[in-house]
Amino acid sequence: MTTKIIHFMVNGTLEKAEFGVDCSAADVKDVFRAAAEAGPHHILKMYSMSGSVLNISAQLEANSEDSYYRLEAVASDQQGVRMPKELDAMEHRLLHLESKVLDDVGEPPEAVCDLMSQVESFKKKLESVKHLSWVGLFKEDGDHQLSKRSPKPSSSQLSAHEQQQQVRRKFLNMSSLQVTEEVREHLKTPVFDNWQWEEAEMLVLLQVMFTDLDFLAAFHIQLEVLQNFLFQVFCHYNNIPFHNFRHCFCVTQMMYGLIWLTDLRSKISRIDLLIMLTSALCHDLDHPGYNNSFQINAQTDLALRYNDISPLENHHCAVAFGIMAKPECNILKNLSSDQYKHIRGGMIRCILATDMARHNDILNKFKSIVPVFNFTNKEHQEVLMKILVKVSDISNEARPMAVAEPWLDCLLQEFFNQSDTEKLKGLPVAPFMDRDKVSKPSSQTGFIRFVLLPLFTEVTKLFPALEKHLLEPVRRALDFYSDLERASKQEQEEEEEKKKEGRTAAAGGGV
Ligand code: 0WF
Ligand code: ZN
Repeated sequence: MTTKIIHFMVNGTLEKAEFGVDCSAADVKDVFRAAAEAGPHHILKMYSMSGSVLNISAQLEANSEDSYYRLEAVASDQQGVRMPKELDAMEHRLLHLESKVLDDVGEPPEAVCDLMSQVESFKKKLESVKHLSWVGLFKEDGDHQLSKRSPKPSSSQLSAHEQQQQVRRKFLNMSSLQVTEEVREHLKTPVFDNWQWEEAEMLVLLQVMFTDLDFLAAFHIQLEVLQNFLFQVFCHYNNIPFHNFRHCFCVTQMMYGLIWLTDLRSKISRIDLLIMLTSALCHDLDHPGYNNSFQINAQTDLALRYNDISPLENHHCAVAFGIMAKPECNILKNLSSDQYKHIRGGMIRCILATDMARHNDILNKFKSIVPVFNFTNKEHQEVLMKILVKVSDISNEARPMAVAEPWLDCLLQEFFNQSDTEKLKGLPVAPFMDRDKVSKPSSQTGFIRFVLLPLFTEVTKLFPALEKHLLEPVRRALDFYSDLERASKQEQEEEEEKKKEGRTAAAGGGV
């Protein structure tokens, strides 16, 4: 047999397609894309009779008219993704603008350089993301490994590298003296708005956190080494929707806020504060945007390397110590070997504790010690450190709504990217990541009720001052999302009722 026939239902019509045995995956996809009249913003999904998602490839099995597949073109949720044409036009206009400015002024202003590098890095991103291949820019063997870590970037990597160097230059040029007392104080509170700060500024603010906690003097950290370290941390976060450098900044800033709000400096040693702040900073290093379940189910290199045991968190931690392996970035290099061992052990514990699979174990342990908590007890201290890093990690909802809500959009975007890939690969999909099943209110009400409130309630027992900074805002967020959930349920019920009434009227009219 030299051809195979696929029967499929698309837009309510039963169609069939015939493929030669030697056709490529791209041919198959093209045929189905045309049949579904799919635009560039659509993702194709093929389902079997039993509802399983099928991989649209040359290996798609032939079927009969009675066992036809179902083809759907789903609108992608990739906000901000532009079409190559638009991207090209934008790039063209910028080049034109650049050459005009060059003629008039002699050198392009910084704003134009920034725009150029943003367009270039966005293009790179499109080239590197396989599941956005339908945009038409994906390069199978493209050099999409981030240039960040390669010592000699090739010319096509240069712009990403250049972009980072621009951040580095800005960071170093901005003296910490420029940070006003007002900002320094604001930085100590959960109402701090991360969205107002660009990357270089966030690096300056991280430097302020280290200096204002007196870490430089206490641990003999040279300013230049701290700056190199912070810059490398920045470089080792990926450009993904949620688990990016901005998330790292927010978690570290929340940890910093908690240290001040709980007056932790008077309760635990400075070396343990350094462990918590540095763990927060490093806790998601090189996150690929796909969670542990994905790593394990897809049998990725990380899952293989770490035997399915918290592959991501083990990796984040290994990357952190990899950065510090370079003397010029090693903020711990002037410590004694005992101090180094203590910090390494502490950071490993705190970073591994951010794996949500360990959440209940850690919270239950904490609950059991809260009534008898003793700040001089080593075991109690260690659990508290893990808990505070965990709180910092998942506490977006304790922030003002205007700060928290965009984070939820970013997280859902990352979840949807993962579930789309899982569907394409035929891997299990968690319902809370499925764009067809979740809404913002449904995601948050459960998470706040069953994860945030129990955690924050325990922490507040130990630190009553946190009631107004953590518990109260999170209760308000729960009310907000519960109201939205109720309203949307009511709307759905009313729609159903209307449909029912319509059907009854139609049936009555027919008699
Ligand atoms: C979208 C929701 C969620 N909401 C958050 O505010 C938040 C902060 N961090 N995270 C969050 N997840 C996660 C990022 C990686 C680990 C933690 N998720 C949680 C999920 C949908 O729904 C639930 C609900 C209850 C229990 C477990 C998951
Ligand atoms: Zn995180």
